[in-house]
Amino acid sequence: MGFRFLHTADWQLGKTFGSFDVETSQRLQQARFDMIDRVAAAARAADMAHVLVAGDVFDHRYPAQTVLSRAVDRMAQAQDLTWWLLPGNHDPAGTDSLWERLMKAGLPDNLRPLITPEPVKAEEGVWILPAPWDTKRPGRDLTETFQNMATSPGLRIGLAHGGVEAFGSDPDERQVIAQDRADTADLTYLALGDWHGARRAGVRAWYPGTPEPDSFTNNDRGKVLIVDTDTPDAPELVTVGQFVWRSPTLELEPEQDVQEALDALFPTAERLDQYLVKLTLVGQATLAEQLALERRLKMERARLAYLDVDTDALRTAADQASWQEMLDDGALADVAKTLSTDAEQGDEVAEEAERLLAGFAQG
Ligand SMILES: [Mn+2]
Repeated sequence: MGFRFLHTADWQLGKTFGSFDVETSQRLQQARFDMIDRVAAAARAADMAHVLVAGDVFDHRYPAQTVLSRAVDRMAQAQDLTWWLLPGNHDPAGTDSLWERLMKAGLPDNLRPLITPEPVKAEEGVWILPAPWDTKRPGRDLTETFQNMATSPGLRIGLAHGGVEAFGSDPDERQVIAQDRADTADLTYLALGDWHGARRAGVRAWYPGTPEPDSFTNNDRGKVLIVDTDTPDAPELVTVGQFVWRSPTLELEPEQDVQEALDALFPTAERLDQYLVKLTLVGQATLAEQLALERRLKMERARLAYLDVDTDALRTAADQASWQEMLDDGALADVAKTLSTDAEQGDEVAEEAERLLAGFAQG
């Protein structure tokens, strides 16, 4: 067994989730702080002493003091762990940065911001090589410095943030990280951040993704990586995320069992108050089925943290029985009566509408 540590990134503490209602956005914000406890628990369960956070610890360059204080308190509480914190593009280092504020206020010994690109000894024979962002747009591959970073013999663990060659979201190609950096800079492992899903990013290089999911995009979110330097290309993925974000599409056909289809989407045994669901309905359903669907979704909405239903692509299927039922004793009976009275008084539009309504009712 080699040196083992927990690799995480993209916490984005203080993210506000403004597109949700106030209660939901507050719950999501709170979940990101609670996540620190869950990361600590995952580290302890794997019997490790070091947590490496590969950038974007904070969502914003100038977070509110409450955000900074809460983050520090949560990490300080886990006294058995050392938290190595790298500035990323959301929270770059530099003059007047949040990192300066934190250090000026005084940090507990187990919190270690890595604001300069210099190797730091984590343990005897274990070096962390950081590539902190010191501006929003460095315009170069910050991991290049690893190649000239001398350390005494031992393990060299790179800690960096940004997109890599071949994929990533950085539009500035000059600052994209070389996929073979672990080879060219003689790294045991390259701990990366920026990509929000967990995935391999090159030679002995991985993204853990964000440990608390933050969008409906379906990639591997809510994980941390347990890394063993003996097997750097096969870290263990451990789930720590609290909220579940789903964006299912349900294709409907007339006369199918809609309730059964929904049972699968909203299982009874799950804690659905931690689910955010964006449901897209496509296909065809009769009016009666749509009403039943609406009633059911109203119930489910009460169980969920959030439900959005998109029915733009759902067509209404002709269904004689349900029209007749509504004409007999439903809301349409009143409409039919009014149309009929108006038509008798010579209203041509009402007469035409009455004719159409009768046509629907007769199929
Ligand atoms: Mn980033």
